[in-house]
Amino acid sequence: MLPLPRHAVLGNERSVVDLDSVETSLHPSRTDLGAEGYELLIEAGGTAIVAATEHGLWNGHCTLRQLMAVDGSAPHAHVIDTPRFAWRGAMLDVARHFFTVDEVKRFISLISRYKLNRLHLHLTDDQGWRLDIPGWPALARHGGSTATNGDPGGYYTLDDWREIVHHGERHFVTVVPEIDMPGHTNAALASVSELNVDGVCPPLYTGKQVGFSSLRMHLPATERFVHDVVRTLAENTPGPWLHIGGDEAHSTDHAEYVEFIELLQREVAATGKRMVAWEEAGAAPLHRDTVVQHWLSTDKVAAAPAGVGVVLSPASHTYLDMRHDEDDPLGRRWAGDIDVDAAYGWDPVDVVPGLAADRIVGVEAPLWTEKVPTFDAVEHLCFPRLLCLAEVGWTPQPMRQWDDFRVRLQHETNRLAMEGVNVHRSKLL
Ligand code: IFG
Repeated sequence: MLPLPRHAVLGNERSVVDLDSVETSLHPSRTDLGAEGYELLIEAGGTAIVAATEHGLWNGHCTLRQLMAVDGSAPHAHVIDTPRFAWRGAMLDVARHFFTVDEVKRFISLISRYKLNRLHLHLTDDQGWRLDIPGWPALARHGGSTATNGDPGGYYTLDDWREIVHHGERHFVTVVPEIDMPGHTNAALASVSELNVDGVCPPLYTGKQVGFSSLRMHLPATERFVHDVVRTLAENTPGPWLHIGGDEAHSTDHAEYVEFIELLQREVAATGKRMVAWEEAGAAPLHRDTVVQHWLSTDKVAAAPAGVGVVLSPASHTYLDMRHDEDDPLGRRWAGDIDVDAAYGWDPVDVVPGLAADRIVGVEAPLWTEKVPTFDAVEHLCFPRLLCLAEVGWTPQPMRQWDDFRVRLQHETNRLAMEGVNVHRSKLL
């Protein structure tokens, strides 16, 4: 079983499980199980799953499916399980390279098997704008027309977007859309002349540099643009969070950056959603229900205002665009090689010195796609390393042992390979 349940007793007896006759029952009174926990019982007389929520029942089914062998049998078992952290996510960068609705839905289906419950979609960047915004047609049609290296572009219509988020809902994966601002905005600047100081659109960008683009606070069109973009996202996203980026705004002066984050904070709050931003946004005053995402600088995230929650994505353990090892033909190197041991071997409470454990809302592994042109490459870089992240986010630290996890990871990697997933075969497994 992966992630490892908090409490599991497996018997030697086995019984065939008929998935259509599993007895599932919702008991809101089982507050011990919380929002996602479950109790699973497999006996000769039948199988039962109890939870306080539908999400808990889903998680119980995920565990049951993992216990079942190809002949449909499963060991007699008693499992009581709840997650360590609430936010257990993956990020897919669909801006540097575009991935279709079906590919995103496949990604959601795969990550949900391991009880990951957030999909952060990085929708816009210098190389691409991937979501149609009514009233600003050029953003997606022009800004989404290409990709890194001049590879094929693409974008999601609002119907596509709804298809993605509803697939997420059916798999208990909350989709968190990101429109990266004020930096990482060349695709928008190349599409809307009024967003540029000189009123002239720069060319579309297909390179791999970062930090050279910025929206401008004081241009008349900027506030209307931000308002329309945030509102479109909010109206079409059932989840409670909107990610507004905020990273690497190297071409935005500090005062203007802070002003911009405050504008975004106001616009997101006005929609009733909660704001998520990369750690740099901690330089600005933030509402207490905002979440900042750590990726590189522990100082920046430690500086975030008191009460603000933190999602941990330490690049050295979670940046899935890094290669596994020196023989890996795919992947970057700037954050170091990340094989399955490094993806697994970290405790979230150790990442940011001085950060109170109760401010950690969870963990997330981003896949940036400057060098990831195909979904096969996505699978190679994400599986099985995302399964390591899943256990970091779910299983209590005292129960985590590499030697035990390694065996379970090997088993799951083989299962994914048998199902046609382009898994990476780590030398460590
Ligand atoms: N950092 C940039 C990403 C991407 C990444 C590649 C963040 C928050 C380097 N920002 O990580 O856009 O270029 O590894």
